[in-house]
Amino acid sequence: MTSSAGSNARAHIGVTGLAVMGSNIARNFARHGHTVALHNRSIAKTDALLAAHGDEGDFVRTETIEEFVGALQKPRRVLIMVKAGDPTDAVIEELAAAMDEGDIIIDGGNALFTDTIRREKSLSERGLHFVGAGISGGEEGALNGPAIMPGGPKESYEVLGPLLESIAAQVDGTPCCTHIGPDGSGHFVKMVHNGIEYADMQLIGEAYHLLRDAVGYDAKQIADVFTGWNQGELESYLVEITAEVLNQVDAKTGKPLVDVILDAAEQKGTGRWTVKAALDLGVPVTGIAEAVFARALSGATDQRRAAVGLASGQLADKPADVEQFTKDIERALYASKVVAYAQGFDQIAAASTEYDWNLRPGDLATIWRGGCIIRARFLNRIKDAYDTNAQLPSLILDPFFQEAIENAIDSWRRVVAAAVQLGIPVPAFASSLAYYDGLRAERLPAALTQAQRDFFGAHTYERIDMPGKYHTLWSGDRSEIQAD
Ligand code: NBP
Repeated sequence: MTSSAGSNARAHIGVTGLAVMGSNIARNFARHGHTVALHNRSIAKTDALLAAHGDEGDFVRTETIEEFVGALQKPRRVLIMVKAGDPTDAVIEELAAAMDEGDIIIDGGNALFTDTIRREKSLSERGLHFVGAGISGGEEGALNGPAIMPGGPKESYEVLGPLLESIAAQVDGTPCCTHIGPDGSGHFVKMVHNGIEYADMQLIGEAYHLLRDAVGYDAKQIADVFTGWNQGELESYLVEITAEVLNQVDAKTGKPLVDVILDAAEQKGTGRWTVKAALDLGVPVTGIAEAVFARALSGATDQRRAAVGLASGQLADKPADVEQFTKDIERALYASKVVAYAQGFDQIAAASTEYDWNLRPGDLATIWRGGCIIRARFLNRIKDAYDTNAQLPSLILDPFFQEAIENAIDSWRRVVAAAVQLGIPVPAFASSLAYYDGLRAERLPAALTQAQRDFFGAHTYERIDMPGKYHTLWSGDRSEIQAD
C-alpha cells in the first residue's frame, strides 16, 4: 500500500537517501511489517522505488523534508542513507530543523567515527538523539538482513533496537544487531570491520596468487580449491564468493573473467581510516595496513609498468608436492586470518579504553556471524573465545586459536619462505607471521632502539633489573645516571 503524507503521522520509520542501500533497507523494513516514510533529494528515486516495489509493504511517499518528518510517529525515527561526508551533514541539518526533542536521527552511512562523535554532541545539545549505525552486507544484506552496529545513547536503542533487530540477519535465532556503545563506537566498529575485510580479501588474494604462480593452477582449478576450503574451517562468505568469481567465464573472450579484469584495486577509504586510527591509537594492525598498501601498489600502474622486468635474483623451483603446498597455503591463510582478526579486536579494545566506550568484543563476534561481508564460521570460534574469557589479552592467546596456529605454523613458515624464494609478493601472509613471531618473542631488539634514542636524544630508558628511568652520558664519561 502506498499513500502520500497527510495529517496522520503513521510511519514507524523514515528512510532518506534512496540509492542502492537506502532503497533496499526501506524495502526490508516494509517487508517486516513496518510502515516506512520515503524521502530522497531527487523525487525520481522515491518514485522509482515505489513503482518497482511499492506493493511490498506500507510506504508513505513524501517530497519535502517537512512532509517526511510530518509522516512519522513520535518519537520520530529517521534513517539517513546518503553519501558520507558533507551530504550527511546537510541532511542532518535539514532534519534537525524540522524535528522535535526526543526524536532520533540514525546515520546508516559509512561515516568517519570522529564525525559521528561531533554530530552526536551537537545534536544532543539540541535535545535530539543521534545514532551512528554501521551497516554491513552491501546491497543484498540491506534487503535480506544486514549486520547492524548502532552506537549512540542507550535510551535511543530501547526505542530503536526492536526495529533494527527485526530487519537484521539472524544467526541461531540471534539478531546480528546490538547496541555497540556511546557516540561514535558503532561507526568505529564498522570501520574496523571493513579493515578486517580488507585484510581478509588481501590474504585470499595472496593465496590465489600462490595457487596460480607457485602451484600453476588455472582459475577453474583454483575455484575448486576454494570450494573445498569452504567446506572446512575457512568457510566464509568471502571464500565462497571467491570460488564463484573464479568460475565466472567472460562472455566476450571465453576466458576466466578474473584473467581479463585490470589488476588495479580501488578503495573507498574505510581501510585507510582503520589504519590511520590504529596509528593514532598505537595498535599494530599490520594485516590491514598491508592490505591497504597492496591496493595502493596495485593501483600505481605507471610505476608498475616501468618496473616490469626488474631483476628477480635467483628464483627457486616451484614446489614439487603440489598437494602438500596447497594444504600449506590453506593453513597459512587460516593462521594469517587469526592474526588479522586479533589485531582488529586489539584496535577495538584500545579505542574502547581511549574513548571510554566499554565495548564487549564477544558481542561484535556474535553480530558479525551473519549479514556482513566478513561473516564466517570462524566468528563462532571468536565468540566462544570471548564467552570463555571476556578479558582475553589477544585472540591469539585463546586455547582454540593457540592450537590452530600450532597446527598451522610449519605450513605458514613454508609458504612465506617459498613465496620469498619464488619472488611472489605475500605482504599480508609475511607481516602476519612476523607479527606473531614478534608477539611471542621473549626479547625484541627494542632494547637497542631505546639505547639509540638515549644516545642521540637523551630520551632515557628503563632497565630490566631496577625501577626508574636512566640515561647514559654518551658524550661524557659514559657513566649512567638516574633520570627521574
Ligand atoms: P551513495 O553513497 O551513492 O549516495 C547516494 C545518495 O545520497 C542518493 O540518495 C543521493 O540523492 C544522496 N545525496 C547526495 Br550524493 N548528496 C546529497 C545531499 N547533499 N543532500 C541529500 N542527499 C544527497 O548511496 P549508497 O551506495 O546507497 O550508500 C549510502 C550510504 O551507505 C553511504 O554512506 C555508503 O558509504 C554506505 N554504505 C554503502 C554500502 C554499499 O555496499 N554500497 C555498504 C555499506 C554502507 P540523489 O538521488 O538526489 O542524488
